[in-house]
Amino acid sequence: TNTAGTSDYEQAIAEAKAAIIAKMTLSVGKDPGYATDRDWFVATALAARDRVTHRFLGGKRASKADGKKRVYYLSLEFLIGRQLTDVLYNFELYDIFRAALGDLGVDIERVREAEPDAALGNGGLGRLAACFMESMATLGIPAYGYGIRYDHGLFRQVIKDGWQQEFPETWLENGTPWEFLRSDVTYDIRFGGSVETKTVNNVPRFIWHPSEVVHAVAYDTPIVGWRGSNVNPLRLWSARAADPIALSLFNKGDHVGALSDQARSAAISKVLYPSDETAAGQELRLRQEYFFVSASLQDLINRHIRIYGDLYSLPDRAAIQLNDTHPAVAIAEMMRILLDDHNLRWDEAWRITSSTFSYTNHTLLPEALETWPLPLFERLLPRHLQIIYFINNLHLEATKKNFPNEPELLSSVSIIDERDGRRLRMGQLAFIGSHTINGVSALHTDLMKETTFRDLNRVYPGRIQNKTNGITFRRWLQQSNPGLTKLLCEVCGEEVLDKPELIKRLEEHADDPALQQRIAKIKRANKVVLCKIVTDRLGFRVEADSLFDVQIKRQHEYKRQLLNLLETVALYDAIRSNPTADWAPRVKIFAGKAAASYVAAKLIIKLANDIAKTVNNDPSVQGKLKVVFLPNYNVSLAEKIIPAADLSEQISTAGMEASGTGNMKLALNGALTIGTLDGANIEIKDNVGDDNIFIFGLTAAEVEERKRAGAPTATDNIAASPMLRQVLDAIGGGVFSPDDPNRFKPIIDGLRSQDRYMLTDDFDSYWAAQRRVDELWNQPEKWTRAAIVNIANMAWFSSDRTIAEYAEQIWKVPV
Ligand code: DL6
Repeated sequence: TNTAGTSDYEQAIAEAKAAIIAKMTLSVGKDPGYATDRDWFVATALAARDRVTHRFLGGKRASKADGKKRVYYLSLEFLIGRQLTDVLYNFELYDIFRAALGDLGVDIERVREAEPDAALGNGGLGRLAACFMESMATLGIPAYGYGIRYDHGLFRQVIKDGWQQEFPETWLENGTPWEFLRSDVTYDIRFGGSVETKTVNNVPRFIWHPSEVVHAVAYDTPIVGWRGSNVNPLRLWSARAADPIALSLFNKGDHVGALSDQARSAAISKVLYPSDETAAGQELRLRQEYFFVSASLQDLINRHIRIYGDLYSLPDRAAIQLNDTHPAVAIAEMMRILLDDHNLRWDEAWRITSSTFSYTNHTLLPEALETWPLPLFERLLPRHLQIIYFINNLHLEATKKNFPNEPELLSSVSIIDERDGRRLRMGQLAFIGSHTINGVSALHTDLMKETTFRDLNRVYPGRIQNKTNGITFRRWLQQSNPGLTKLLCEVCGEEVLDKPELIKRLEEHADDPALQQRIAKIKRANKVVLCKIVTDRLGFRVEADSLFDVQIKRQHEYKRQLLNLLETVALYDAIRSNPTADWAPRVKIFAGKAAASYVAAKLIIKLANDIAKTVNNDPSVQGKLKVVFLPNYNVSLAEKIIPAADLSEQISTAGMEASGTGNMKLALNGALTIGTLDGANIEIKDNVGDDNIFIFGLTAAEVEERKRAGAPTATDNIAASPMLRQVLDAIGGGVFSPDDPNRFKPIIDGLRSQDRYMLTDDFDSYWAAQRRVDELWNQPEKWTRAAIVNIANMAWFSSDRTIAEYAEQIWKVPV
């Protein structure tokens, strides 16, 4: 209590209230009596942002003064989601602002919901970047995130008659209160043209004459670490035409033509991941990549020179992490800047470049490894292609010298792929130009060494490290599951919020019926919230006492949503034939978007919806089985589904999911995993123990072996499984699509012939694992015990651990 007789808490509420009202009046320009939820969101966000800004600027000043090494995280995606709760929670202002809004007659939940998701990413890779930004701020690592400020993030998914439709997402329609426009931080980004060679003092010099210049304008969003410890910028670039309008054309009456350059330039930051199906789409993607890389490097080099005077010390003061190959052209751009703009010698420039960069690989799927046709790359970036040729020549010469008897090695480690039209392999470039390359789970890293990067790993031994992914517990436990967090604080002590390893203490109470009941109650309350979402969005009810069986992720054939659907149909048949058996009542919950051009994945979404329609309208399975496809999966929906899940489906073909991070979020929230020995599932199993996870299916080695042997074939597998045969016949025969009986024939034909993702190999084992799930569900104490053991053993998956490992072992920055 202070001298005025009010407690500090009351005073803080009064100040927050005054700040919100001031913002509502002076910044939003509205009388609070007429304010909409969105107005309240903006006013609240601006009031919160003021607190952040002081810390933000203070932190920048301090790290500049300390001469600390900075981390630059280059990523084409940052899947941030909503920020209000993150900021308030990490600043420990959430309760105060909730009370302040409450006093003003406003429900903070409604204010929260008025914030659009910043969906500047597709899935795991982009969300990982967001978690890493938060963890870097939490650990006090001075870091910049660099990316693109897309006007339109990942599309909005609407399900119409069971089909996915895509609509533009409009998060910036009304601006965002979180960012600061830095129009003084603008760089020229050049494209096209030609390269002139001159000899100056007997030294060849290369002068690039670009044919096009676009401006990159910076927008900074502060990223707040836990307990407001530190605030780092996420700097996103927006594209502008160098000339806003061609005035001479305009004056001649060509009003549209006068704006065409502006449109062409602005297109670069218009949309996340434009379709790369067409030549035009591909070119735009490459333009996006170079655009943000060039702006980011110019920016960080400017900063370095401003503070340290020259570039020789760059590797001691800067670590640049390439998040996948999308920013890999940075290797060539850094060389260009050092050679052409700063006149460094090649060997000096290469030393600086290759000791500053490191690269994370996120996939080994051949079709996802980025390559560019040489003619396209040359047309857009002629000088960079020269530099890449030079890098490649030196690299191949050295390889030839070190492996004189293996000429075939050269084609596999070359940056240029000569096989299918000449293409640039960005993974090779990123590998050669980086001091460290990492995979994102133990299995994935082993596979990198054995498959895609096997030969490069021989040429540059010791460069590959593993850094198993992680998730920020602030968002994925503390904010999304306050009930569980409160219990953890009680049982494990408040310090658990800072030291996740203390969650382990929960395990001591795993057999305590009172604790089990409390955990079950928390889960049920979260499920009730999700039930309401289902009713609101889909118009039917699901029962909170059912087992919530959840598969939420991008729709991709390797993730095998289809395997889950096959099992759903088998279960549907089995319940109908034996209605009195001890089935665990289930709600199968699906959510996820398919790329707009991915026809097969979109057909699987339709199948999920058609199965849902049949099952949910069949009275004979009422109370035993429901199927739900929740549209428009995004971070905010994940925050609601994850705390409510009982079973987490992680069923990719072994060897194909690099890590997975949804698997970590779900287990941390007490869902048991049913999964293959793939990605980080293996490490989850190692942590929670074999008895607390349902593992099934072929291992990665077995998958490879079967592919090599070509046996058993899908035909063999189907012949050996009467249940699978029945399911395929039903789907292929139109049981779920009476309006178009052949609709799903392509899916079933694909399984019967090629079955690239080996669903028929794993089906029986998956079915058996699901029956083990039923059995455990029917023993609620044992189920809850297993859930407790899962929660208690997830501390290692905190992204603070992952980032600490990057910092110590790759970036060499203190934590
Ligand atoms: O590392 C983050 C995330 C992994 O958890 C997923 O397993 C993996 O599929 C995903 N990779 C990509 C690759 N995209 N590209 N290129 O999104 O990364």
